[in-house]
Amino acid sequence: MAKTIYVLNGPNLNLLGTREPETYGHHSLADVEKLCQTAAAHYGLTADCRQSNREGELIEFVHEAGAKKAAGIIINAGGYSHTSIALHDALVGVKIPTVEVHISNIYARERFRHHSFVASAAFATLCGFGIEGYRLAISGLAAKLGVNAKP
Ligand code: CA2
Repeated sequence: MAKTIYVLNGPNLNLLGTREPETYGHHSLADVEKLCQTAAAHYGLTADCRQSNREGELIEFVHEAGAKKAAGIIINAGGYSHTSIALHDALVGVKIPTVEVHISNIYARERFRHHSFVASAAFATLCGFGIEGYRLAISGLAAKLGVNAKP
């Protein structure tokens, strides 16, 4: 059976494509999820995509990924990246290879976005590539897992 990776998106990312296009582009969350499913399939992986505006629900998704022994996690925790020790603890606890993604370049923005509690629970962080960052993250995760592209 295909290995599953979890793609988790946090608060407000359900609004992608509806406003702030200069920062987040014109694509919707549905576009991001489709991109992730296609990118995962390229490596014979299945992407299970979830979004929540609630910190606790995101933590439960991480626990579920752990319980189901997911092969990896791609996470854009949105604003919780900069605030949530609880999400950091959940990610550390499940010991699943994790890549953090941000659509925007958080280091070129306000200072309060420069620190991420998710970053130290992830083996890599990508930011500033727009939604292409998700594809790059899946490619990097596949390499980390030793999974090759399917012919
Ligand atoms: O750049 C990213 O991906 C962020 O994780 C997005 C978060 C922000 O708090 C982080 O600092 C960086 C915010 C997501 C808000 O998404 C919206 C998209 C369209 C319209 C409104 C909000």
